[in-house]
Amino acid sequence: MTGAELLIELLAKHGVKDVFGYPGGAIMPIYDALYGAPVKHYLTRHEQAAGFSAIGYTRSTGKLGVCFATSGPGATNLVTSIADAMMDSIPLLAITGQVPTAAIGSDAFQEVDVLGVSLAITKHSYMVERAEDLAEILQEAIHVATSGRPGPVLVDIPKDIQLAQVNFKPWLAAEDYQPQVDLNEVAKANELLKEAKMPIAYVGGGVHAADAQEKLMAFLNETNMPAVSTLKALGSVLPDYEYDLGMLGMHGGQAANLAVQECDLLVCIGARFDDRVTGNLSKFASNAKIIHLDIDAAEVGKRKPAEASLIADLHDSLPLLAHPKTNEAWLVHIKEMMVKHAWRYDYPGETVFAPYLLNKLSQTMPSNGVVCCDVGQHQMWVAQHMKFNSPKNHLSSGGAGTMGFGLPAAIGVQVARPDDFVITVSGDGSIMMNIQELATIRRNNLPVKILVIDNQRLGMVRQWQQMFFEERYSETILSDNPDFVALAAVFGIKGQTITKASEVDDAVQALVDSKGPYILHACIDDKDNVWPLVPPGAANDQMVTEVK
Ligand SMILES: Cc1ncc(C[n+]2csc(CCOP(=O)(O)OP(=O)(O)O)c2C)c(N)n1
Repeated sequence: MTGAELLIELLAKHGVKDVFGYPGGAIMPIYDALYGAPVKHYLTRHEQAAGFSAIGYTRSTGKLGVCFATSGPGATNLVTSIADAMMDSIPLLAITGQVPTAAIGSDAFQEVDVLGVSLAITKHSYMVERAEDLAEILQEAIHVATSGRPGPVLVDIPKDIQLAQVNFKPWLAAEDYQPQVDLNEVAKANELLKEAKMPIAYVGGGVHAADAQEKLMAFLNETNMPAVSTLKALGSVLPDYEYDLGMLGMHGGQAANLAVQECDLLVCIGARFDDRVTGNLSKFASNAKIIHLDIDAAEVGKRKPAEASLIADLHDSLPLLAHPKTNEAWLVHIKEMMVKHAWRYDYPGETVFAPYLLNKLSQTMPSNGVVCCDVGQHQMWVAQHMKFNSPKNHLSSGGAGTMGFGLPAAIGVQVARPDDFVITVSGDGSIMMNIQELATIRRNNLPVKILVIDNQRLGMVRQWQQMFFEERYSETILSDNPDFVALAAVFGIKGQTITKASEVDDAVQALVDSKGPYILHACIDDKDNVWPLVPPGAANDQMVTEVK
């Protein structure tokens, strides 16, 4: 068999049923091997979108996401989605074609040193130099991407190696590196848990990565510990949990941020003290002792020192925590804050109020539906006003914050979960970043729903210009947007535009009821802002809730 055939066979043996990509000269043997193969290929209309679709596929299922691109511009187009996967610790296998071994270093047509380019944005990268190494490299790449703290791995395969005759070596089961919990640290943590009067669980994306939602809920249900979540963790704490405070951080809820500032113990579960979460780091949870649970030792003490650290898979560490009942007075106080700072949907204006719209969508769509976001104000409104029962159902570009993520990610989700309701919530700026993927939706008859929240602005940047740059609105006005519904119609996708609050309920119902792909274009006031906001450099209890 050829190297290209080996790749496809190995993917099939590993259970990979779907891949996303875009062909070109240096990857043609692999595309030839795909012809009639059991692995189904989805042609996106841009390599960046292939990467995001693979990310959507893996984030919404836990199955490995795979993307293909040719050498040179094909590979560099993948870079943004690989970086996105890196920032959010997503397992992704990126396969790139490379010019033939003999031409490497000669500035051959479409030659780019992809290995070099990728080093800072992958968990690991390989260039296959000898055909006999191909099988082992690919198996190792899959293992590295999916084990420990997951992440993207790139394998660059020169064209002659794709064409070379190779032997298929049987699957070598690589040894898993399993960090062991330090029992002294467990004892320290359990002492801290017993002493704490005002504890908070700070839940991060690690719970999703470890698939440890059940263990997390067991801990919370037994302790009643109030919980805050990062953007990536939303859905890990089940929506009916009594002491769920929702998202914390720059656009987190007021009760969540205040509770963290007041707490005396922060139990950090698979989170990394990201700057969007902490605000001014020195003032973040400054009265609290910290217990840090993470599989990646490099995260412990990176931004905040911990009094006790449990470095292991959450499946192993979470059950070792003691389960003292949380102090009643603290719970009463938490409940009072939740009531006092509850979200409000009684917007006085006649225009569409995005928080109301999203809350309505959340109530109307099936509870196991998946929401993929783009980046901006609309992304924060989704995080604030929608409920999720699994982190697999809320996909948002968290670490990298990449505009253009939503539509292709939704395509990947719909391929992986063909019977589920899948929607992308986008802004009028973000949707244009990968609008060509409407063609991929049509080509594959995917029933992906699209909600464009249109403020004719790059809203999140506009809000910062308003608040911190003296209303100098430099290059954020998008009053020349195309008619999004007409644009989608060109791709054979139906939809409607709404401009008034009174139209929201029916429009959301029509969107949810639609059988095929559908676009709802909701026009909102160009001055609507996301509140609360923790200004840069401020502590999380210094939230702003209006423009002064
Ligand atoms: C690829 C990329 N370029 C630039 C940015 C910076 N940025 C963050 S939010 C934003 C505005 C997004 O506008 P829109 O999609 O219309 O959403 P809105 O904030 O209006 O809801 C920009 C430009 C980014 N996050 N990603």
